[in-house]
Amino acid sequence: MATASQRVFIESLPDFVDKEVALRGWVCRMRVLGKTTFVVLKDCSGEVQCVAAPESIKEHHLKLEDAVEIVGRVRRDARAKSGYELDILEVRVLNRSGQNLPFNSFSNLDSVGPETLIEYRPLAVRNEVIGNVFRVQAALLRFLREFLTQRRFTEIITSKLVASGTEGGTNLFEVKYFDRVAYLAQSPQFYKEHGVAGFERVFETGHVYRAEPHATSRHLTEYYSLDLEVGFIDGPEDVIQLERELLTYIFDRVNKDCASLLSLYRKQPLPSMLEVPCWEFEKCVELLKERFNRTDLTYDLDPEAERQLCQLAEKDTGISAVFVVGFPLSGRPFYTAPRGTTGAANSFDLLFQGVEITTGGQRLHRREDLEKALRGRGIDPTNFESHLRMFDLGMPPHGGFAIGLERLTAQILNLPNIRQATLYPRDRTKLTP
Ligand code: AMO
Repeated sequence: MATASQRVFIESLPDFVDKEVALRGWVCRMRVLGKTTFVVLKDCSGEVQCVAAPESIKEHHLKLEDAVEIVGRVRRDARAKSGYELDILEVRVLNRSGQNLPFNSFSNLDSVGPETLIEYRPLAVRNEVIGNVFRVQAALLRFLREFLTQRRFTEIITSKLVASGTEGGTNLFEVKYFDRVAYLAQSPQFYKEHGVAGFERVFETGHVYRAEPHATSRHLTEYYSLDLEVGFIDGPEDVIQLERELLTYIFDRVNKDCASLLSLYRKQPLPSMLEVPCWEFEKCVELLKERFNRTDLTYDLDPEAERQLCQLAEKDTGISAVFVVGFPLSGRPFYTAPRGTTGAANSFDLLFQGVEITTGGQRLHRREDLEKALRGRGIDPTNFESHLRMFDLGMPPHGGFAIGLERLTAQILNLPNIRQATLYPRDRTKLTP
């Protein structure tokens, strides 16, 4: 009978050679070969093979995905992948897995349908390949925070229950809020602009909500928005340069820290974004006409045009990415600053590997300009008084952008559908799990 041993992580077994330890984890593979049973155990730090005589553990009826504690003695073994094995002294089943699971998390899941992988999310992410999507996603978030904190940005947390939309359009979710109607925030746009008046540089990461009626491979009704806003800028080019530097930092850190996770999904490391070009919208429309015979685009780009522009940029620079600046002002939200007097907006999109991952730009920072823009859209500015008031507080010229985290993750890992980069995707039909 083993003495009560302290639980250690599998990764630290080299420190316990010839000692008795307790491991906790899931049974991920099992083989019974004549006189020996092999049980491969996995915890959050790694995997190790544990061995026992079949009779000594038969009574436990171990099976794949069971959560167990195994007490045993650590042995160096040159034949083992990790260099170590555990001789089993005692097994304790912490919880048995179900009898009819639709897949085994330690097998190749290529043939398991995407819906099943979502219905059984924890089992799917126990799989190394699928789990890595969300490990990379967490790393993106970590490195974003790291960079922005170094650049004097203050992280803010703002309300997702709001009285009005910020982005225009009709895709607002209504919430019954006692005796009136509230909405779920489409973006922290107003609050991050207020943040500039208080802190000069702010960022926020959090869920935002869009009542997108169409199921597409790039739209969710709830997505995680990486927002920032910066004061005292000269124009959108300052913000574009900031995004080049931010993404280059994040990609470089991911290349270094997550090299093995990344290699399962892409052949090349993530590129430096410092040389990503910035093209005027007008020029893009001409290029698309000239090179792809696209005569149907005037006010905006469509997904096909985004792919085509990335192709052209890749030919020029070797990187499948391009900033497009100067979209028609009429198609952009009321807070957008104009680009000169030609009807263009000082706002931009970043297209990355064929998909828009960012929108940003310079904002109007004077109350009278905002009021004029609202009136121009047939909106009474008094409806926005609680927002407009902040522009009387010495609001500096400012701008910012928002990156959709799931889209960024999907593009980095070459995933064809945004749902594969979302733990619990929400769309028109999906509210569980
Ligand atoms: P926009 O509405 O373009 O801009 O959104 C910014 C980025 O968010 C992501 N995104 C989405 N991701 C998943 N599902 C959706 N339904 C969805 N909609 C948008 C995209 C997009 O590029 N306030 C501005 C940002 C700013 O100007 O700072 C805004 O929200 O990656």
